[in-house]
Amino acid sequence: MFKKILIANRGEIACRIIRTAQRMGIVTVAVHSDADADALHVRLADESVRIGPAASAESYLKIDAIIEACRRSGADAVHPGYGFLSEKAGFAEALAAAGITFIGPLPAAIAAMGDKIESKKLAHEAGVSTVPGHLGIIADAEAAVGIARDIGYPVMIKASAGGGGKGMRIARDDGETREGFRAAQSEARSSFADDRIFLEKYIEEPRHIEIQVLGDAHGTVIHLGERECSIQRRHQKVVEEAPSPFLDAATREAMGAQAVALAKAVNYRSAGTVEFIADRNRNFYFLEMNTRLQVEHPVTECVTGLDLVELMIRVAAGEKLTLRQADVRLDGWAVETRIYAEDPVRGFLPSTGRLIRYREPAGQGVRVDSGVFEGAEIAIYYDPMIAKLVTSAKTRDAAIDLMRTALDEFVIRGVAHNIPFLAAVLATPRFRSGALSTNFIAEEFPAGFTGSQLAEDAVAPATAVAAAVRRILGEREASISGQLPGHGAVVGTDWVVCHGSERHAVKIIPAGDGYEVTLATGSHCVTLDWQPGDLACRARVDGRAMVFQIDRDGSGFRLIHGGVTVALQVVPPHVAALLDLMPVKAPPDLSRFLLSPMPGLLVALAVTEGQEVRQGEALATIEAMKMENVLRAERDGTVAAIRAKIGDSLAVDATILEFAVAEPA
Ligand code: MV4
Repeated sequence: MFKKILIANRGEIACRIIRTAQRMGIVTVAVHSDADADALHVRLADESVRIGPAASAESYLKIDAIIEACRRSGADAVHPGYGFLSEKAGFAEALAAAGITFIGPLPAAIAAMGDKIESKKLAHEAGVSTVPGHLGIIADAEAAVGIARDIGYPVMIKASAGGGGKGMRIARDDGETREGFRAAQSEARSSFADDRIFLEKYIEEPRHIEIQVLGDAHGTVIHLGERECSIQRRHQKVVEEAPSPFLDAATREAMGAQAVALAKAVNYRSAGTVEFIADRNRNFYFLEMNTRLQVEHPVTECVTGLDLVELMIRVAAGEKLTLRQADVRLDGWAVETRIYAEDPVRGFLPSTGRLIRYREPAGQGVRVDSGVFEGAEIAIYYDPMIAKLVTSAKTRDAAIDLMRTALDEFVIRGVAHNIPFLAAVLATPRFRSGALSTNFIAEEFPAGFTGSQLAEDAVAPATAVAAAVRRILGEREASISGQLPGHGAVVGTDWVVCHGSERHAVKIIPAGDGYEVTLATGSHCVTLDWQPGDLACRARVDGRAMVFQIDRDGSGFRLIHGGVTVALQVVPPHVAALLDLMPVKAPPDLSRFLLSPMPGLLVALAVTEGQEVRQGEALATIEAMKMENVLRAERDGTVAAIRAKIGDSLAVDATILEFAVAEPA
């Protein structure tokens, strides 16, 4: 077994690998960029080595720097995690040349699966079901039209070197084929310096189902069942689960057998994933093989009880797999959500900043894989994923319920995050029913995500809990002031819950170990596990367990439940009467300014002073978290002044430009 493993990665996956290696008694070495000097993976590892500046291209992607770090630390093996160098055959080769073990497949297997045309040919030869299509080189757009007609519309045009949806087009007629071929080819040429294009039948409303495989260096390959990852947004997975609610035992077995056949055909020795798409009729087709540990591997670990990182390390060290296919049992259900630092109501723009509050949920069936801690900084340099939240239970319904509660408990302040969106996805009847497809998000949120309302059956509980919280605060204040002479300890029973201009009269009286709360719509029995200062409140309302986050906000509260934030004030009736007399302050009009929606670098300005712009026209480009974000005009107008210059490092809400005041018509 290895004595020392270097983890050529950062964030949650580096932490997750370090924990398993340490449990196995292996010394761990973290590598880090300047931006990560104080990161969690560096704190967890036994040793750490600086490998370069913040930019990935100068640190986590630098093969030489990582090999040098192995030399300096004396590591005998490297785990690459996912992303970065994990699927670069050249990295595996360079390590081998330096006498260091790559904890992953052989370079030839990585290379064979890195090319879509080659991997599809290999899969076909191995007896794997592939999408009907054409794998020859297509000379030009006219040749593409001929091939598309042979296949039958609709077709999909794909770049052999493609990935993440780049160089991919759907065509439903000859015109779209001509146009799509040219677009895909030029995109492939500029993105991958490889313009080989192939065509296949377009599978409508597909589901993304992938098989986890595991091979050793002695010719054994097994599979660990499937994961379904159909809930994606622009090729970014959002929710994954195992098993798939779509597969029956026969389809699972057929898919598993084909995945194993493909892995055997490339002499696969590590953990890997064979991706398929499935159509409505459970026909399934090979898409690609990922020759790395995947982000969503924990759902497989939860239903199999296995540690995939441990197995990867053991097979890389030459151990034989003792686990046989018949030993692999799938037990229960696991769901994973990816918590990203991005603002779902601002078009999922990445958000950066300090995690001023960060508390992970915990408990039976709840697993959190993260690489951050309270006080940590979410920087612009890397992927904006904060954590993976995984829940598992006996049934799919129970795992979903546990996920919704865990999301309610997850406290993140200081950066925008997608928990409101995740909660909304999990709350849809369609997700619950399991009728998934890769179009799920586009179909369920056709206007993007605009935020949610508190569920109808949570309105009365939220009101009752707010009243009970106010009552507890009142009791606390009364017990303090009661110790001063002349201050009696009196807490009222009548309150008004103010929500915007709504007023809800509430009567609250202690009853048993909680309160009886009477609203206009009925009485509720409320018990709380909450004290002043707690961020989350576990409540029982008429016997129903519910979690609310509670932020004090001046004299009021913000209650968070189901991904929805509700601002409330709970005041005595005479104060409510006074509130009604106060003029409402109008918020300042910021619509005349283009503000930076996130901290980032201003890399382009598409307009000049005095220019007239139309709604939707590009104004400026901000680079943050490796992504370029184009800011567009929300309506027609004239640029009056430009307040920033290219190269400026902008804070959130920094003014980029100012529009002229519209002249009265
Ligand atoms: C497809 C397809 C439908 N038909 N191929 C997307 C990423 C790339 N790996 C392959 N992809 C697709 N290929 C045919 N013939 C639909 C997709 C697809 C998709 C696949 C898996 C997960 C999410 C997806 C989202 C959009 C499209």
